[in-house]
Amino acid sequence: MTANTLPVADRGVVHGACPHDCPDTCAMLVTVEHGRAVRVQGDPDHPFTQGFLCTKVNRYVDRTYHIDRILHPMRRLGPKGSGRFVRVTWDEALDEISDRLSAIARSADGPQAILPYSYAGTMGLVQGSSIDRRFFHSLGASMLDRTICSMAGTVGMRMTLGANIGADAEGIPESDLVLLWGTNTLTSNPHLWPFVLEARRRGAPIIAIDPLRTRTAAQCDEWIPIRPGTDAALALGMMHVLFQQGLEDRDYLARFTLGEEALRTRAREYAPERVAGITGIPAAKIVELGERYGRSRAAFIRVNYGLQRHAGGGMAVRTIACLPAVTGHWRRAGGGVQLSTSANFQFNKHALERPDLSPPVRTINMIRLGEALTTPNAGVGGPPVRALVVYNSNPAAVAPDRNAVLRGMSREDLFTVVLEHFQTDTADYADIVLPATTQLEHWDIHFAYGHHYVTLNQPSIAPLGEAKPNSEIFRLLARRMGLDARLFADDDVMLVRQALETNAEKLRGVTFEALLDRGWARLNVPTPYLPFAEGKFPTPSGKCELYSERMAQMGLDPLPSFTAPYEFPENVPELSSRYPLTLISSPAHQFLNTTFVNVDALRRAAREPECVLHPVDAERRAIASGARVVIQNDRGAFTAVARVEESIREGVVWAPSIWWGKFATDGANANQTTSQRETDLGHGPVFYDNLVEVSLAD
Ligand SMILES: Nc1nc2c(c(=O)[nH]1)N[C@H]1C(S)=C(S)[C@@H](COP(=O)(O)OP(=O)(O)OC[C@H]3O[C@@H](n4cnc5c(=O)[nH]c(N)nc54)[C@H](O)[C@@H]3O)O[C@H]1N2
Ligand SMILES: Nc1nc2c(c(=O)[nH]1)N[C@H]1C(S)=C(S)[C@@H](COP(=O)(O)OP(=O)(O)OC[C@H]3O[C@@H](n4cnc5c(=O)[nH]c(N)nc54)[C@H](O)[C@@H]3O)O[C@H]1N2
Ligand code: SF4
Ligand SMILES: [Mo]
Repeated sequence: MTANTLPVADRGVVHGACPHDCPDTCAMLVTVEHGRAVRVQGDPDHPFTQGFLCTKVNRYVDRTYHIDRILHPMRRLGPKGSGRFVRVTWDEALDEISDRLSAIARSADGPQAILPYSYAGTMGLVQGSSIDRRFFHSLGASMLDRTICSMAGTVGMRMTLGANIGADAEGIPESDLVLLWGTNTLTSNPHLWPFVLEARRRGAPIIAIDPLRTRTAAQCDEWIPIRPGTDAALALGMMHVLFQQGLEDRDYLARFTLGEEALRTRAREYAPERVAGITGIPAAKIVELGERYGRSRAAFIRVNYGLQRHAGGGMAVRTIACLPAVTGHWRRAGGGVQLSTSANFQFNKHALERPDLSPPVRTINMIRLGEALTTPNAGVGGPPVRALVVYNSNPAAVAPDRNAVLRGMSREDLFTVVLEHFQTDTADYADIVLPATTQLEHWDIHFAYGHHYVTLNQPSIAPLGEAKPNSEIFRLLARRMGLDARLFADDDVMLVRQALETNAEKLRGVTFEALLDRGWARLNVPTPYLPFAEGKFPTPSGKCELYSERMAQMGLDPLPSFTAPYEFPENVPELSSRYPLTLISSPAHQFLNTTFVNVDALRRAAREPECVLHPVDAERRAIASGARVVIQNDRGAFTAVARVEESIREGVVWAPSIWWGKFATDGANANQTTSQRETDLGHGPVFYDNLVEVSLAD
């Protein structure tokens, strides 16, 4: 059994897909010479990729052949966290893992003491959610709730629109107003930008709503510096203006929405003066924004996931998602809201993952890993977590409340396996590290969350060293552990085909052969796709649910409302007297979460861990640009170099992320200060709902 059933070419150009957790899911062309990848570039024929890759993935070849690539299995020598390992053979590594996991499964604690931990190091279905899932389901391991990024907003969308789908970015050129709302487009969604520029060329103003004047906001026509976590109030303030001035689309509201009257009543409570007090945006500006939105024909609102990393993140996304139904902008190309397009990709996940194989087991929320590893019943009942198998993720750096996570990962009685490309912070805590292939070395199939194309990734080079695809590693482990062989017989190409075996209308015509030929294929939807032009919301009522009965049943406010952050200064006077600043630790331009931090050229461009402060906040603390500062709260602390700039709201500080502990002088990163609390919907993280104090390091 091999992972690759078609040969890898010695030279030529191979169609691939960028594997990273990014809405753009670029179609990549990989140039191979003498069996070695020499260049990656964006596919010029792909309507969204448009021939370019980002600053990070342009370095994908450097990353693949990086001198630090893990090329063979290793067993830990020193204490956990020390990063000292010795080479072992695949047989030794697999035997040890199989023995340890089998012993735990047979013990009184049972298989639920085993916890898989994975996220989106690759977004590919084959290497991210296929054989691995079959393996853990067959074992009866604990389930992992993969909430770390998008669940608050996803559930907010489901409650309102029925699914996490939205307006088509390819309609943006026809838009007459673009709101980049809590998203740093040039950094985290760069292929949207050409569409935005085309809209601007045709006359549409571009407005950024963000506490930071990001590199994106700096390029916009206007920057509205909102207080973190208050977006729902702003959206309600806009609705107040819309209804008051008669700018709503009565026909759309009557035919395609549920709860118009209740929403009108609710919006009345959010007069601009009140909203100004909450959001820190002047009342006149709120009125102006509401009017501009209401007077435009097809405003495009791009929200992304940064916005929902606060206590009320789900409600914030839901509230914003109501706006285009109030104005009827869904009717026209370029109008509507987009958080994601992912729910359009109705692959046959059941066939890939086989959830039916799992007995009833507990589920552990990935953002509570610290708690799960340090409390006897993992915080949710059942046995302690005794084994952790990590792949496609770097929890020792990305999970909130890093001190708790590292305390848990340091447990000598915890057996940890890490499948990785590099010796990450997480790999330092492994008992066994296994070498995984990169995207150039394996097959995969990709959905997207920022556009409507399926992308196939064909391997362009043979695996480096002794690296193996995740899928193959789990096949080998399954065989070692005596799991049902029939479940693990499918090779990677068969898995790609299985993903496409579905009657889903939107995947009609998207075949393996078509993908093989061109590398990508558009879903069976028009260009641009107007999902709600005629209503047809996939909610229980078939309408856009301004009023949500399901939320009422969950004990939540059924109407859009403002939910204050946990650490909203005026609600927590004692805490905010000690920690008056809100820390946003959103992505650095050069990194992708923690991926690429170890690529020298990119890390040099990011310089070092930094903390951006407003001049007023800096002056109060006698902090000058270049000073070394400590950012701290009761959860923990990290150091950074101060950068004093007007490009941020007063009261907010920014630490571009996510650094590896081992590349920081103090071994710490921003997640030392973040909490394991959950959002209102979807049990998501609240990374940016985080009060800190910044002081000079001595
Ligand atoms: N270069 C790069 N690209 C990436 C990533 C990366 O790490 N690096 N990560 C990828 C991943 S996993 C994801 S999920 C996406 C995330 O992409 P985005 O959703 O764009 O995420 P963030 O950069 O976290 O946040 C975007 C902006 O939201 C702002 N923000 C924070 N809180 C609030 C708020 O309460 N209200 C408003 N209005 N704005 C707020 C932040 O200041 C930030 O500028 O990007 C993907 N793309
Ligand atoms: N403070 C703060 N924390 C955050 C965020 C933030 O904005 N601020 N953002 C959050 C968000 S949005 C997200 S999505 C998470 C991201 O968290 P993660 O999904 O953990 O993302 P990465 O840090 O990129 O780590 C992915 C790892 O997977 C590995 N990998 C890639 N491909 C493969 C493969 O094929 N096989 C194997 N075995 N490994 C592979 C990479 O080498 C990398 O080390 O972080 C969250 N944490
Ligand atoms: S990280 Fe995003 S922008 Fe960069 S190549 Fe990948 S999909 Fe494209
Ligand atoms: Mo994410």
